[in-house]
Formats: sequence, structure tokens, C-alpha cells
Amino acid sequence: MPRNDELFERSKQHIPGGVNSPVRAFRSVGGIPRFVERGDGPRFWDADGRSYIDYVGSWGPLIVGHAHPQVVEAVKAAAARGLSFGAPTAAEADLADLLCRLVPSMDQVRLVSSGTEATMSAIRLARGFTGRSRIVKFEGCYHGHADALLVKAGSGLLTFGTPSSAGVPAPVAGETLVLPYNGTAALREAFAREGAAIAAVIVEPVAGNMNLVAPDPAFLAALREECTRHGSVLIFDEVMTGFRVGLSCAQGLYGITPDLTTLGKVIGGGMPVGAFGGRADIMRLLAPEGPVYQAGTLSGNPVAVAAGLATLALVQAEGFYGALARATRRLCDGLQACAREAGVPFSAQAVGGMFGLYFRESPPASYQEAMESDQGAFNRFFHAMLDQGIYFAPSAYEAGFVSSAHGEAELDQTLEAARRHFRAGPR
Ligand code: KE4
Repeated sequence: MPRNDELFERSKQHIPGGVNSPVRAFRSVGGIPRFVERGDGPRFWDADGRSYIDYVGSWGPLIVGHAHPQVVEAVKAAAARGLSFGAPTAAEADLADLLCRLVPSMDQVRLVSSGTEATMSAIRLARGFTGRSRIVKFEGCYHGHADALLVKAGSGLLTFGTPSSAGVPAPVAGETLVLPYNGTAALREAFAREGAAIAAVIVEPVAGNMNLVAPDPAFLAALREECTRHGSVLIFDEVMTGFRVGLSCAQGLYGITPDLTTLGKVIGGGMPVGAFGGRADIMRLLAPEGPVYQAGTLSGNPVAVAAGLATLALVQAEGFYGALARATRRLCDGLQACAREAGVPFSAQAVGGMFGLYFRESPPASYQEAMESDQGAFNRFFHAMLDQGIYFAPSAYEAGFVSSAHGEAELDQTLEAARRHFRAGPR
């Protein structure tokens, strides 16, 4: 048995499912997850020394590729001065200053250690600011695993949510209304009915957790308009899109100013960093200044912050996002051309450095359409590419990511592998 498979058997003894996050378990694509030994640039190597071109990049953080020398150097230097202090450091102020400069809607920002902490804290802050309890999220959007956000649409379109996980109390889920993504009419109807009770709306401005679903600009505009009219807090969850779709994030790309923004992934460069921030009049309610409590032993950890600062320094280079978008678009156009040559119903789309692959004729505009993708065809594609050393997200319902380390050679190798798969026909 390959060492990789032995590791999986061993891991399952003391780690539930053998993984520390469910999506890593390959449950939806089948097969055995790859245990990564090391990464370098656009590639990683598994426990048996097999190399893969990586289009997951740790689910988004590795926008400059694995083990970028400048990021590793910054981490080493920070670690040599001490791993954590539980006390403020200049580096945290540097990162806060930088985030507030690059994200104009952020007057202030609080650093945490994950995207879940960021969204959980932003929801509590919005509830504290408005004195209201109800929140709105959208079907197919994922905002981390805080109870209030593990909620699926209730029985009817406009009824309050029911838990999407065991262990979430019904009363907690009942405060969350789940509406259709890009569903402008349903949004307006919900606000007309009970806008005065809605503390916050949280949305992925480009959805990346039901595969990639791009926003209808009218939907984003309606979110802003209804939240302003009803005094509800508009939270852009940019944990995935932040510094992934552009230097000004999705809010800059689509020209919508949220009240709060959550960040993660890229701002840690692969180390545990999350953040939430926005309007000063809201942020000033946070402890120790105000009555909304939020805390974290390792929040603003100096080694993690060093990785984030080094990564954000690299993405500010002239032309960084133009080159990333061109590479991502070339990947999508090339995959589409290979599938079309073979008569396979397939489409792909890119937004900045993130992309969606769909086994359907055109990119989905909603959760329902995203669910119509041929999951069996995706799973066969996933394994055919994996066998050829190309690693896409192990789920038909996840976005993919390109890094600045992916060059022509990697894209050519990927498209050649796809051409072979599509030509071989359905199996
Ligand atoms: P974390 O707690 O996993 O750092 O972030 C939660 C989160 C919040 N908001 C958005 C938009 C996110 O995409 C995420 C996490 N994304 C998933 C990938 N789809 C993380 C991968 C995983 O769960 O292992």
C-alpha cells in the first residue's frame, strides 16, 4: 500500500475521518486524499513523492504559491523573535493600517485567527449595534461554522432557517432567514415584510462555496439599498474574495460599499489570520471600548501577521492582478475549448484569480443552477486530472484558485491533461 494510503488509515485512528476539515476527506469525489509532504510554487508533492499542479492553494490563501521565499523569510525572522506575546505588537498596527488603506470601507479592523471567527464576530457586532437579532444569509453561501450561519433555507422561501448541522439549536437557526442568491425580488420582499427586525445581511459578494456563482450587480445594489433604508448592517464576507479578485477586493470590483467586511485566507498568506472591520461607529462598540465582547489568545499573532504582510506586499506589485486574471482566464478558456472539441457539456468562468468549472452548458447564475451541474462527470474529470498530476478542488461545489506561481508550463500541462481526458470520452 502506498505510504499516502497508510497515512490515511493511521490518521483515521485519532482524527475523525482522518482529516481536520471535512472537505479534505474526498467524500464527494471518492478515493483517498493526498497527504502533502511539501509545496513549492504552483506544486505540491504527496507522501509517495508524486507531484501535483495545485489549483486549491490551501482553499485560497496561497495566491503567491507555496513557500514563496519572501513569505518564508518573513515568517522565519518573526519566529526568531518569539512566536506569540499575548500583547500588542507594531506588526499588528502595520497590518491594520494596510488593510484600512486598501479597503476604504474599513475605518477600523480587528484581527482574529480564522474566517469563522471573523464572520461570527461581525454578526455579534451587527446585532449589538442594531439591538436586533435577525440576520439574512443566502442559500449556497458558506461563512464558516458558527451556529447562526449553519442554517439552510426553511420549508418555504421566506420562512426562517432550520439547522444545517446537528448541534445547532432550532431557536438559533430560527433567527436566520435564508434567501436565494441573486434573488433580488425575494430580498426586497423580505425587507418589506420585516426590514425593521433585520440586524444584518451577510453575503459572499462573489459566491465561491456552491462552486463559483457571480453576483448580479442589481442584486448587490439592492442589498446596499435595502440595508441603508432599514438600518441593517451589510456584511461583505470577503474571506475568499478579499485580495483574490483584485487589490480592492470584490467591493471595489463591483463598486458597493459594505458596512462591515470579513477577511481571511490571502491576508494570512497560509498562516491563521482572519479579520473583520468597517465603519468606525460600528467598530467602536467592540470591547474594550464598547459593550460587544470579542477576544482571542492568538489574535494578531506576530508570525502569522508577518506572513500576511509579506503576501500583501507581493500582491501590490504593479500588474500582479492583471497577470493573475489573464492566467486564470486562459485556464478557463482552454478547458472550455478542450471540452467543446470533444462535445462535452462544460463551461468555466473566472473572476480575478478564482474560477468555477461546470459540467453544464453555461455558468450557473443561482444555487439551483449550480446544483444542476453533472457531479458524476466532474468526479470522473477530477480523478482523471489527479492521475495526471493536476489537483483541482475535491468537490464539484468549490471554486478553484490560480497563483502568481502558475506559469505557461503549468497551464499547458493542465490543458494537455484535460484534452486527453475529454477526448477519451465518457467512462
Ligand atoms: P475558515 O474558518 O475556514 O478560515 O473560513 C470560513 C469561511 C468564511 N467565509 C468564506 C466565504 C469561506 O469560503 C470560508 C471558508 N472556505 C472553505 C472553502 N470553501 C474553507 C475550506 C475548509 O472548510 O476546509
